[in-house]
Amino acid sequence: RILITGALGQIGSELTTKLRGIYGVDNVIATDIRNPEEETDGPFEVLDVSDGNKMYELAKRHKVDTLIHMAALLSATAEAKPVFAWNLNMGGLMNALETARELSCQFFTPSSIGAFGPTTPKDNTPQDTIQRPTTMYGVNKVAGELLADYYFQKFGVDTRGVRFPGLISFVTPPGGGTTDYAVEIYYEAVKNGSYTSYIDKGTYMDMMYMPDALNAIVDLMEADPSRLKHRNAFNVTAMSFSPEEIADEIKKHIPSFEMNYQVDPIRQSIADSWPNSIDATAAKEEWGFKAEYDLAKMTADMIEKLSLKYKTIQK
Ligand code: VAH
Repeated sequence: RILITGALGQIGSELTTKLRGIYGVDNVIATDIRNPEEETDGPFEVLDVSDGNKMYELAKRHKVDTLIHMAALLSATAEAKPVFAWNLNMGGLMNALETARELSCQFFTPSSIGAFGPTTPKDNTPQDTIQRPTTMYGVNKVAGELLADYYFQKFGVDTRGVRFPGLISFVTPPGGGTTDYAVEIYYEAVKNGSYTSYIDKGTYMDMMYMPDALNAIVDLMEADPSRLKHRNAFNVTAMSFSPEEIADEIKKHIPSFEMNYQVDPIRQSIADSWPNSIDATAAKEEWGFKAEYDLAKMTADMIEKLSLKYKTIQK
């Protein structure tokens, strides 16, 4: 049985569906801080990850053997509320690791390219390199990577994780991230033919389409542990692009699309502190990571799916 925290979030919502398709609906317990708006097709429990006792009780009651911890505040929100972010991100993670330890669960939680900082090599960022992030989110992610490694080394908990790039999807919009511009742009392009980017031209960040992110989680969790030299912070990425490059790709489908810029200094400074592109060789070598979607293929799929969702005729 699998328990997912943050199951109503950008990754959690699609991960729940995917895991239910693989392992069976009743074997995936979705949890989040509030009830879902619409009917869900499987077991759901309200869980605030700050409540360690309730997390343990739910996991024990449902006889859970795998814990996937997705509940966290993303970079921009964390920068706006750093103390709350520390308490929720680190308190929630500690509760999840303790639950996994006490119930001998396999464990997954994501790190992020946000775990790197301005002194990290920016191009083809290595798997093992300096990590001095300058955001609260980045501090949380580095601490999280170290904590998950500690639970593996000290208590033998089978912890695994990846450093996700910006993730793009059309099912559940992200909330409070820095890379979210690359999701919003598709919605705005389809709905009203223009987008004002809060990230400046020439700002490169790693990105990946959600189907590749979900496959990466399943592939890592099912990987032969004897092959894993790394554990909780595999660099994974599919592409790296700037706002003008994604705009140009959208224009191939919506020629009249108009891109404007109104830079948000806070999220721009977060983006500037992150790598331009990271190296995913370790993930490829240790558990066969591969991404199927590049910018062209992702853009075609996003525009097709969002056009159906908003029933607009592609111009
Ligand atoms: C964010 N989407 O922008 C998240 C992610 C690498 C980016 O961590 O905060």
